[in-house]
Amino acid sequence: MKKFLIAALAPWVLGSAAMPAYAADTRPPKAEAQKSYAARGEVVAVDKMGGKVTLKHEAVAELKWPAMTMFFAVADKAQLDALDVGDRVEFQFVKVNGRAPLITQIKPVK
Ligand SMILES: [Cu+2]
Repeated sequence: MKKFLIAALAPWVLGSAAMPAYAADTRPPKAEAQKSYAARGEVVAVDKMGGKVTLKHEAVAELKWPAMTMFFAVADKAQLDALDVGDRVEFQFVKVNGRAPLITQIKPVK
């Protein structure tokens, strides 16, 4: 339902951006905007106030990302309460244009 809503609104938002060309643009909006990716990693730092977590993540083949250490924003800050530095975690995230990827789900793997 959420995907549908975004798909339905995106052309309208773009069309209102003072660019007449968009009004006639019937191409579907980018589906990968809300595509979710799964990965594993290790917690390097947790920023509960800022709603961020730094992870040393494994390679994400689907995105051709090599293994690296980077930070992610977390949609639900409460999920950070269950994390400690050094925990192995499984997480899912979506890419956000121009911003840190957003984790939609993260949990320790025991
Ligand atoms: Cu990375």
